[in-house]
Amino acid sequence: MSLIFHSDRHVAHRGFLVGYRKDMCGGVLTGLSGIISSPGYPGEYSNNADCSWTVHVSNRTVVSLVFLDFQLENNEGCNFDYVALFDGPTVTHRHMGNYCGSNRPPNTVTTSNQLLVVFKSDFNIGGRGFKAYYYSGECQQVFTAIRGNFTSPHYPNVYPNNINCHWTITLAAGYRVKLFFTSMELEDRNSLTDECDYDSVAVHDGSSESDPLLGRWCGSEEPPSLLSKANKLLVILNTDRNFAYKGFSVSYTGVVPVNVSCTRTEFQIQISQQSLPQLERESVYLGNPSCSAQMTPTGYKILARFVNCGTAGQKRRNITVLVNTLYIDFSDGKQQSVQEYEVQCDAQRKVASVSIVTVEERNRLNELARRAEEASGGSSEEEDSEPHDTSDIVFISICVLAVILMVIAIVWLVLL
Ligand SMILES: [Ca+2]
Ligand SMILES: [Ca+2]
Repeated sequence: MSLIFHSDRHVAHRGFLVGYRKDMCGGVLTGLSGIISSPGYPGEYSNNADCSWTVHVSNRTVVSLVFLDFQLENNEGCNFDYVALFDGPTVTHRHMGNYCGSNRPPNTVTTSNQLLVVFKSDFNIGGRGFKAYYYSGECQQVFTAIRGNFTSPHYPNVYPNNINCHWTITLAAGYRVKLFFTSMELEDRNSLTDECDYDSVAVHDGSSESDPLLGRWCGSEEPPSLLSKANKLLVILNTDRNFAYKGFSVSYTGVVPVNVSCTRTEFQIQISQQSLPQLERESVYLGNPSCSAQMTPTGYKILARFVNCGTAGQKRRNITVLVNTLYIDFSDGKQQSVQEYEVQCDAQRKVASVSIVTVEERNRLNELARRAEEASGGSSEEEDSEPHDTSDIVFISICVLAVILMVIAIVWLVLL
C-alpha cells in the first residue's frame, strides 16, 4: 500500500497522523513451543483470510497442537470458514482434519517433525477465531509409568527462551502422584514485584491449567515435595525472551491408595485390586516376605499381629507408636522397583496412618542431617572465621592504645 501527501503553496494546517498494522498471518515456526492464533484474535477474524503456518521442530521429535480457544462460523462439512491440519509441511501430506464451529478440535500429534495449520474464511460471517499452542516432543510429554524422571529441555545446558512446556503425569485411577524437584536453577524473581515474572515452573493439581495451582517457583528456590489429590499432575515451564539458566530436573512416583487400620494387637491393611491389577500377592508384604498379602474378591489384604512381622515400638512426640514397613514390589524382569510405605499405629487410641517413603525423601533427609552435622561439629568454617576475630581484637587494642597515648600526651602538654 502507498499513501501520498501533497500540499500546495499557501495555507498550512497541523496535518494528520495515521497508524498502520500488518494484517499478517501464517509463517514458519521453529521454536520448541509457540502460539498460533487467527488474525486479530480475540477480535473477529477478517473475511477472505488465507493463512498457513508451518511448524518445523528438531528432526528427532514430533509436534503436538492443543487448541485453547475456538470459535469459527459453523456449517456442516466445514467448508466456509475452517482450520485444516496436515501431518507434514504441505497440503499434499496426510490430512488430519477440518474444523469449524465452536467445539475445540482434539489435541493432535504429528508423526513427523512438521505440521501445517491452514486457516481460511469466506466472504461473510466471522467469529472470535482460535488460539492454539504447539509443542515439540522435547517440550510436551505424558507419563503413565508408576515412576519417572524428566528435565527442562536441553538440561543440564541452558533451556531455550520463549518456551511453554507441559509435562503431564497420568496414573491409573486411585493413585496419587508424589513429585520432587531434584535440581532447580531458573531466572530469579522480579525484584520489583517479588513474583516469578520472567521464567517459572508451575505445578497444577490435575491435568489442565485451570486445575488448582500447587505452586509456582523460580530462581534456585527448592520446591517442597508435592502430592496430588487425584491421579494427575501437570508441570508447566514458562520462559521469557532473555536470560536462560540450567533449568530443573524432577522425579515422581505413584502413591498407592493403602487403607490401614489397627487394633491393640494387629495391623489391618487393604489395597483394592483396581490399584494393583498386575501384582502377585507375594509382592505385597509387611516387614518381611513371610507376611505377604492374601487375595480377597476386592483386592489385597494383610492381617499382621504386631509380634509376628517385625513391628517395633518407637517414641514419636512422647507417644509410643508401633511402626513397620509395607513393601510393594513392582519389579519386572527388566527393572527393580520396590515401594516402601511406613505404617504406624497408636495402639492406645487404635489410630493408624500410612505414608510413602521415597528414595528422594530419604536422600534429602540424609543430606539435611549431614549439613546439620557439619554446621554443629567443630567444622573448618568456624576455624576459618577465627583469624578475623583475632585481627579485629588486635585492631581494637591498637586503637585503645593510641587513644591512651594521646590522652597521656595531652596531659603531659597541659602540665608543662
Ligand atoms: Ca465466514
Ligand atoms: Ca528468562
